[in-house]
Amino acid sequence: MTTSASSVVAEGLASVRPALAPASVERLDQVCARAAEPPTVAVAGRVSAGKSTLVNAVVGRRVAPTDAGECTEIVARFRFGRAEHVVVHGRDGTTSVRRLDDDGRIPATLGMPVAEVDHIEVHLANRRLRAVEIVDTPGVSSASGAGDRTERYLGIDDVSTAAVGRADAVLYLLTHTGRTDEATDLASFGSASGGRSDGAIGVLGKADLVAGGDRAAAEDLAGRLADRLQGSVRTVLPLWTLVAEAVSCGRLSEDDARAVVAISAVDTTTRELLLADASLFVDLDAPVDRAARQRLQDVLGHTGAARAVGFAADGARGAAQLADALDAMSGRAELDRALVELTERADVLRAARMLASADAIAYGEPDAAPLRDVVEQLRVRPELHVLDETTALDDLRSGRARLQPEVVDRAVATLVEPASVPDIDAAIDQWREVEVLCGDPVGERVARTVGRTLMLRRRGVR
Ligand SMILES: Nc1nc2c(ncn2[C@@H]2O[C@H](COP(=O)(O)OP(=O)(O)OP(=O)(O)O)[C@@H](O)[C@H]2O)c(=O)[nH]1
Ligand SMILES: [Mg+2]
Repeated sequence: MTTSASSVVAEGLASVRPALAPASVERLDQVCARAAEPPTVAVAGRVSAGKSTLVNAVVGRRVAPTDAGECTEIVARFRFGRAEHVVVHGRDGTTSVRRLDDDGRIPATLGMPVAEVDHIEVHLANRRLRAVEIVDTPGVSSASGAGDRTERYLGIDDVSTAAVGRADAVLYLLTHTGRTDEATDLASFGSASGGRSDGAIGVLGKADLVAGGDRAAAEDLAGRLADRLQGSVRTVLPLWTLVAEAVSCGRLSEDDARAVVAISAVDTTTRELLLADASLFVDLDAPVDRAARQRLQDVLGHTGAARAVGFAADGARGAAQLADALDAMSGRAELDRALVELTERADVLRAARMLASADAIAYGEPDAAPLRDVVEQLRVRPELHVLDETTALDDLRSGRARLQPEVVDRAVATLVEPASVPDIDAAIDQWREVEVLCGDPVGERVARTVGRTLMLRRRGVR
């Protein structure tokens, strides 16, 4: 396992404790308090965007309730714990422990009125949660007002709450309607995630509803949303959320697979009618059990069920083969990769915040000179260099770095894929030259960062 950036910073800061006065030590310990915990990624978005469905897909278990109506009313933090249980945190500071229900879901009642609950912690024995804590949130600006909790949690309206509970990164679920208020929300989340676009990714959920499930159309829309939200999110990924949940939670049974194959084998006219429309899919007279058709549609959505039938027509057989084909189509693997990357970034962002807080102590307390030295040494650690890289990428992509277009392209390519540079030594010399000659402070910083990326690459740490 690689050492996390925040633990490197925590260790470095701890080493200077003996040299500091008790007041500074106390403040420093507060800064380091959360370093050992995995980074937190909050799933946010408008009501019914599919947030809880996405959380289930990520956790691989249908633990968060989902519903067509407004559903999630409480901020739920999913954390690793061998003994599974739910801790209910009241707004008055009290806590109580509940069991998951018999289906392994969050229980319907929490032992106190929802209005009195601040948030819940759901402990699950799920390996993925060792590396990241996932937070399900009520829809922002919901009719019931539950979204206020999200805003509080993410620190949009209350900075002090933000300091305690806010997420290190945000996964923002966008809808195909491309609502303009989503951009406004994101601007607020941007400040919740340290004001950096690398702390947030957008997911275009319910991609099955974009142009009848047309992949190219969803990718195109995701690309346009990413352009519009540049500066707020790193990227926007299309996702068939419901299908992703069905597959990662193992919901597709052999009975379902048999029903899919049976539908693929009915006469062409009947099949086309079944696939044309969600109500026909269930209601039409056809030689496949109606309850089985209804279940398919519940589990996969109409377009997902229709796609499954298409895969069966192409020869897929059995639940495992169908699930593989659906999984590849859903965009789940891309989301997984992005989430791993986001988690790493989140850790580095947290480390950067810790350093900034330590800086404030170092320059605010008269006795804290040793801390200053440690902070400076930590800033140049390779684990934290990725932070300079993302700043440089932002500067390059936004045009803030005034460099020749060809130099910008080369810088971006090097930062994104340092391994693509054939002659590292020659490239390091070139970037040194750019740094000296470009005459633009932002450009200089970018050139220095690219050069350092290559030096770390040469040492095998990048
Ligand atoms: N067609 C389709 N429906 C989806 C998809 N993802 C979720 N849904 C449905 O959308 C509805 C809302 O899903 P939830 O996951 O409860 O949404 P949410 O964002 O958590 O909603 P709130 O908690 O109420 O804010 C449910 O009926 C889901 O089955 C999807 O990818 N495609
Ligand atoms: Mg929900």
